[in-house]
Amino acid sequence: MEIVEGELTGEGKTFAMVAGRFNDLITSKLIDGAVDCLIRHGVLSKDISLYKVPGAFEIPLVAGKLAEKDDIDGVIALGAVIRGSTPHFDYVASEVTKGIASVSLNTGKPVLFGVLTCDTIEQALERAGTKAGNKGWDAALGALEMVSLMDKI
Ligand code: INI
Repeated sequence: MEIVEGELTGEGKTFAMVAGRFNDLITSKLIDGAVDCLIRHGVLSKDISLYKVPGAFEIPLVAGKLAEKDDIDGVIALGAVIRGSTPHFDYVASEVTKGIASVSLNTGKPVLFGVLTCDTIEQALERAGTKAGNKGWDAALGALEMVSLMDKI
């Protein structure tokens, strides 16, 4: 049986991050986590770019444009959608989730989902570098693995 897996190494690879400015207290920590992960796995700082958008709703459009570029190997989407007391949450969370999935499938490029969808700001903080780890770091690790796996197919 042939088992094919991606390596967790990013030497010579290029990554673009797309991050929402909405809930910047959280998303800035997700960005820090993603960059830390990429650098610690051999990606050069010059090969990492960051595109900021107003909120999570805008992430798929920019992620799609970036995924179409030949000089970008993987895209990491970072955002924080927090329920609070508005029904806006459900629309934004649903659109960003569907949008990122379709961008990845339509472009054939890994577009990793590092968008938190939480009920409270406390839950989001827990996932942005405190007791539940850093989901930006996790998304970057997934991007490294997927870029490597795509190379092997
Ligand atoms: N954008 C977020 O990234 N997180 C949220 O929690 C959020 N909420 O709850 O409203 C949010 N809204 C803004 C949205 O992403 C768009 O930027 C805005 O609607 C303009 O299109």
